[in-house]
Amino acid sequence: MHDPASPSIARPLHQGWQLREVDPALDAATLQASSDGWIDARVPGTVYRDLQDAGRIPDPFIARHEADVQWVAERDWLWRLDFEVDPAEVRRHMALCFDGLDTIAQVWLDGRLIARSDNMFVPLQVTLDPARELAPGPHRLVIRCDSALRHGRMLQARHGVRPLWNGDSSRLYVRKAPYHYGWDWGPTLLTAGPWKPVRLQADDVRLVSLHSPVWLADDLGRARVDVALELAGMLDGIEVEHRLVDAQGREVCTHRSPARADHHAGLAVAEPQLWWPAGQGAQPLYTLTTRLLQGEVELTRTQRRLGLRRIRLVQEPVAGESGLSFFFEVNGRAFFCGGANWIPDDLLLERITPERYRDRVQTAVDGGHTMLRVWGGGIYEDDAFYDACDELGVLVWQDFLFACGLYPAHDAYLASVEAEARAAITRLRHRASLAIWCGNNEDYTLAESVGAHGPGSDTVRFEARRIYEQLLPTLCAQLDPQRPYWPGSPYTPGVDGLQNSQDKTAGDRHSWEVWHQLMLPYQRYAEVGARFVSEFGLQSHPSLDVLHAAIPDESERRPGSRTLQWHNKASSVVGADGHRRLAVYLADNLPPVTTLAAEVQATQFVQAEAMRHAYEAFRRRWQRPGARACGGALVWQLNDCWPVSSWAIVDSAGQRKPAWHVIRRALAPLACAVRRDALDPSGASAWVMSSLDQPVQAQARWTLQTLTGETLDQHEQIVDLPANASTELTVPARWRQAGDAPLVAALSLSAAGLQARAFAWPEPHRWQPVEDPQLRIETLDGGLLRVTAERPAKGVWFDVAGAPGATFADNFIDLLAGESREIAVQGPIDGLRVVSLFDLQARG
Ligand code: BMA
Repeated sequence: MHDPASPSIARPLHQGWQLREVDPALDAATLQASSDGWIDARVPGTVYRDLQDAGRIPDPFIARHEADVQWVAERDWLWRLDFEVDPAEVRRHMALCFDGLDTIAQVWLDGRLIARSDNMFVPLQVTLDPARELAPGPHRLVIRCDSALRHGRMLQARHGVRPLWNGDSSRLYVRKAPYHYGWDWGPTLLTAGPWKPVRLQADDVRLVSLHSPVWLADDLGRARVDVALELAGMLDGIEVEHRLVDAQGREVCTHRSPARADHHAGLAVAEPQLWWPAGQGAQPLYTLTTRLLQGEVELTRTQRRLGLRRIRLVQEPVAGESGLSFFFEVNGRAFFCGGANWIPDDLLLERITPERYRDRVQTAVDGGHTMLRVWGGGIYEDDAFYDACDELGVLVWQDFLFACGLYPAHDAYLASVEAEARAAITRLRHRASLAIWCGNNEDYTLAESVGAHGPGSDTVRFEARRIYEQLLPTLCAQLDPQRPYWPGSPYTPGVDGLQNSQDKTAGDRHSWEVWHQLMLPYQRYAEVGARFVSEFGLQSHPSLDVLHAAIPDESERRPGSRTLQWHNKASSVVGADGHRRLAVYLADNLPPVTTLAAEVQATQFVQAEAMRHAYEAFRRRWQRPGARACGGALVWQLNDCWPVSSWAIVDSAGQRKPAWHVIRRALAPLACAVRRDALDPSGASAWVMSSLDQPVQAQARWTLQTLTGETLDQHEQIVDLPANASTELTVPARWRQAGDAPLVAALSLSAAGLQARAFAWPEPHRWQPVEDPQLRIETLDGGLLRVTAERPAKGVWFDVAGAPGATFADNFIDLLAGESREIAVQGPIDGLRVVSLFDLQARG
């Protein structure tokens, strides 16, 4: 009879680490035993933060210091920890666990090499002999991370240079976050180090893996959680207990049975509380607690939260059009999927707290987003990100980590990718929020651009199709069969080799004709719609506060300065071109500006207007059942990872830009749009977008005013709005007759207790100076501001200098002459600033 099992131990090894640069002249043993050159190190952490804390490098986010720290990426680095194993910690199975080593790593224990790793996303568990290798007493753990840059270049020299966009081409050979190599919105900081937890793991009985797919009856009236465990160790006398409780903490089901290596249990849920995306219902999460017990002694436990829902990707014919739809359905309910692309929220990932993740996801939900696409050039995100998405109802489009490259596919590489994908799928597959797996970001588009994909192409060079069309779908089908897999973004299904990722009639599309490619005026976004627009965007500066913090030299705080340009990483074949493209969109729409404050306002104004045109045009094509011509729109990008001019709608300080408010309005349950501009080919038109479950009758008010505020026409009308559809309205004849006269046309709607408003102004704005709207701002009780306009006001923007915390329930609003709006505001409003288009024209 063997000794009774003892409870498992998972002890973090995070205190007492030191870091030094590798001296290539010293052998490993001498180096590891050396006494000089060491600085304190954070674990989890990365080299830049430790060097910064030690005053060895400046903050790479400030000024142009990024250029001063590039030497770090060329060097190799060593982490060292002395720790003790307590006799009470000894178990039959002992291991050192490294959840993430960035990236080309070797690990030594007591001077002996115990592990190598070359994939930042593959957790490492090193099993060690409790008696010989991890016996009670002192031990020395050393991690060496070699320069990923040099390593990648070595592989590139062996296998050849491959085409890509963004970053050093050697990045294609290294399984490291691609954006670390620099991107068109991010600095080049090739981090290195134990970026995820390190721990001592001791078990007598081990819970190796847990899978808990949810089955839902067709009528959604019954559910079952099918738990599958893999156990290891001495299982005699051991029992497994599963306990499922609902979101209110009520016990739903408990199941206890003798432990077996291959364990299964079905946990029935009689009346399932369904999980819904934000805005469509609640997000009840059930908690599954699994424990290994010996008698009543708990040896180990694991806990996760599950949402009961069915997600479907619907590709069906679209009435009157060729191709197939591309939209999501949750629990049998189809919906227009408005949202954004998510990039890693920092370069130094260990700085991102669970609170910050939640705040960013909350900002997405408050902005009407139902989906975030975790983009393929970043990381498989932290659990805190998915926790927030599960809790707040944000669906996740999860890319595998390939972006903008013609990736290799030799055997060693495929093996590493397989281990990485297995780790990611098994970690994330229980997530309620996870809607779809996607093979890569823009690799088909890049392959097309170099003639390696598409009609008449030499597809031999596009070996990575083995990854996107064989390896990953096979793994997803095996490990997570309930969830859709999409080979890439963008990707269009079709005859093999003839696909064209720019197709508008099927699959998803990145509509970059505005900003990139043709630099189309944003007023023509309707021309580049598609079945699901998974990327599009326009740049703007971050808030003035963010720029001032990043540009300490006051003489550089001006439009066109070198440091301002340094914080715009957009580039193309001509090199840095973000400032050039920004200038084009400013020149197209607004009068010239001379101050940095005005340029911030102007770029954010143009970005907001662009997003209005985009979302209104894309959601208009949601249309009705059987004719779902556009199923969603995900703006590039939600967030920033450092202080930068980029496509983000929320800057690196978390400050919401005008575009965030415009998108919130365009994705609201009730929204409307009007067009009256000669530039917009649809001429005078108006439409309403409703995601309400029921048809409603809306009260519509049409108003036509001069820029001086004279009302030329105003009338009311009742309009019938079908449920969950977009509806074309007939614009008043008076509007058509006005042609392109410089008038303000407005439509306001109210239905089901909701309000929606839409305006059309003479465009481009630079052609038609607006009057001073003579805004009157009153501070009312209860955190309310009232703003009244004497004359029509365009793009009224409230913000509070130095207080990114102040949030306005609505912002970047338009007002008719004589109109008042009351805006709820949270946070301090001392130093409130209110500007509008007039200020740009008058004081630009
Ligand atoms: C697309 C994205 C990103 C890029 C963005 C803006 O290519 O996939 O790679 O940052 O456009 O250029």
